[in-house]
Amino acid sequence: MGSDRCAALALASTLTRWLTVVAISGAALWGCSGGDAADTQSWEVEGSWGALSFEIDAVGPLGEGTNRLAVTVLEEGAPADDVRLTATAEMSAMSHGESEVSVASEGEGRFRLDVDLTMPGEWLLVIEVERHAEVIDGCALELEVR
Ligand SMILES: [Cu+2]
Repeated sequence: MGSDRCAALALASTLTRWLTVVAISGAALWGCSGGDAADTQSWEVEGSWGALSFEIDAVGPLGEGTNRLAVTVLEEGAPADDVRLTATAEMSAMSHGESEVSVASEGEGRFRLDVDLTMPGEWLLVIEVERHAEVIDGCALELEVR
């Protein structure tokens, strides 16, 4: 079942990271239950520490190789300013390490991520947000590559 898999991934993420998968609403639940790979996906994710929220859109269907994601960081519902975003991607169930994510800031809390997903399977995108060199929140998002 999709929900079992999501729960297992959430557990795996807490084991591998101090960040946890928190409330993934709407489209993300759809994402966990599968669907047409040709559809582009979007997610709304609450920050693990509750300070921020994240709107994440896949620019095109997820696939093996480089995937572009548009991320908007929101603070109390408005675009967060003066923040820096870093991200990594890893496969929860495998030990081949993290994949680099290149991040470009587009201003007004918007970032463009190029995520290298080198093989099919379950990936976990981990995002951290800093302000003045201090981590203020982050989130983790499951990405499924078919
Ligand atoms: Cu792998």
